[in-house]
Amino acid sequence: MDTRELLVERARAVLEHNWTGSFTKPAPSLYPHQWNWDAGFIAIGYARYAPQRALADLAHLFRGQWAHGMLPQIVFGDDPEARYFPGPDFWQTWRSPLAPRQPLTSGITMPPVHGIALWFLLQSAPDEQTGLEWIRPLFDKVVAAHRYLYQYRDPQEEGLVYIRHPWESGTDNSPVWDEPLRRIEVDRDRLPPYARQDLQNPEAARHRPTDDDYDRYVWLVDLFRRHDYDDKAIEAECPFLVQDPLFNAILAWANECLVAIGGMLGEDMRDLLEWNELTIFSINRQLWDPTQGRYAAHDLVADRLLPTHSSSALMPLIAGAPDMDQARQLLEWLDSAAFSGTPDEPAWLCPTFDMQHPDFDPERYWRGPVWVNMNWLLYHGLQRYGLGRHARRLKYDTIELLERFGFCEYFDPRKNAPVQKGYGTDHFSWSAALCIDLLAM
Ligand code: 9WN
Repeated sequence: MDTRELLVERARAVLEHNWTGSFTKPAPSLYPHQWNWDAGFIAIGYARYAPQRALADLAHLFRGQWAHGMLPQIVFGDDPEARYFPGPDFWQTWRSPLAPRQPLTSGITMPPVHGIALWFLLQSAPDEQTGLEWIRPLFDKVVAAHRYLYQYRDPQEEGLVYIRHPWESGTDNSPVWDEPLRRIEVDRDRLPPYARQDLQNPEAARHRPTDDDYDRYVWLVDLFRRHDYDDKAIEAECPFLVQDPLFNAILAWANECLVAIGGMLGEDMRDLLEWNELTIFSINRQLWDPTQGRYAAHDLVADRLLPTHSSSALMPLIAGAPDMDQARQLLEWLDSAAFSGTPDEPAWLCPTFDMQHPDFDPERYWRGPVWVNMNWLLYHGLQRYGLGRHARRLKYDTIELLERFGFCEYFDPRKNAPVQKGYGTDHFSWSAALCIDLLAM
């Protein structure tokens, strides 16, 4: 068996270990329930060798879908030993008539990668007919999740969806969120009491968000539950409403995948086509920062572009949003010291945050480290623009990181870091799943 085959074997073993019998956990103990975008990335890995497992996993996730279409960030399993904060008792989603009674879920959503996952499942089928049969039961549910986003998260009807919590971005602790989060003044005496469960590992305090960040995360959840998860009431009061280029680019790519699938299924795709046209238009009109030559997040509360940019600012490439000139500017930024390092400070592609920025932190999650899902997305964005050389470098850096350091959650982007290793949890499912997919390409 050669080293690549061995890596695939090890990756499959990670997924097997994290499979509970009804869903795949993102990691054995840090994340003991089912997560929304994780399930999409995991399905893309399973599609390569166990499509029925992918379908079962996604079916479990969609059992948590709310009546108005929202696909929750977490679908809780029923293992009494599973320790995670915030759990169902903290979310109290039973306050909303729209939330399922079983399984219990959190009360926010995440980037809608599932249309993309359906597309990859279809591609992996032995023939189109079989593939369409596999994904047909999920198709309407994924469309309903997009409909929710356009109906409830796009107040200006401009095709751009907002997030109302950093956990909805998936890139939770990104420095981009610092500015809108500062708007929240936490009065500790009025904050519901809580105990973090994510600091068990001795290094976690250095790698995970700070307690101040958690106070703000909890403050937002408290606001949502006080409003019984009513979207409009929350929107009227929430100090954190942000249109993220990553979330909207994923939405657009997923729209495109759904339109293609819907065409094969003979479905009427006019709504999705219209939404998507508007989304692509607005990504360029609203989220392009011409002074910087890249995309930015738009703060809906302050009505301005946020001044800090993460690698999410490159992601509209996955949706084909930038024109050739915009794509050239994004590529220049990717090639610069911000992401590609310097001869003295070489970098693994792709840091999640600008290495030259004072807020860059090579060890703290989403403030600099390399994440496999972001590399996988960017790989596809670069391929879409015919940037094969860059895409290949991204792919080989990802594989080398996984070979050297294992299926960690995230990796130090500095090639000459004093201690070379991965961070966060190990046995991380999407690192394994997307490795399987990258090696199969
Ligand atoms: C909160 C599960 C999730 C990922 C997120 C990642 C991390 C959770 C946490 O783990 O977030 O959702 O507790 O930190 O940031 O992207 O989906 O893997």
